[in-house]
Amino acid sequence: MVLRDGKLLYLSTKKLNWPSAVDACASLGMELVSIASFAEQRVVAKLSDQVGGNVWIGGYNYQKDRQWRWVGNGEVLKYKFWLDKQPDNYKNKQNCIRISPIRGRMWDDLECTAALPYICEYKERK
Ligand SMILES: [Ca+2]
Repeated sequence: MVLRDGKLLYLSTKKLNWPSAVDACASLGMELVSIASFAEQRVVAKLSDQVGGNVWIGGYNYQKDRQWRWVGNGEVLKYKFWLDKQPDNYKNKQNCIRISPIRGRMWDDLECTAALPYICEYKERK
């Protein structure tokens, strides 16, 4: 599946925790997916439908400044597609972003140790 800006996406149905998903994407020469527009959100959401949502994407905030960033380029998120009442940082333990299993496939923060399928992206470097 290819996005308009040349990103190639790969859905892995293997369930890994978030840091392991980051490593697994890297081992493919890819990155855990980032989402930079509503168009990209729609494509990633649709891809995640194949496993009922509930997949890791590349957002995290466990570093000192607690800002939500993309793991690929370290940039602070410009667009956020949170589910209603998220992020809630439940039990003060939720520092990684998943696509929610709830219809609509918006985002939820979740414990990074949870094992979920994940979506990698390949970006051509200019
Ligand atoms: Ca949450």
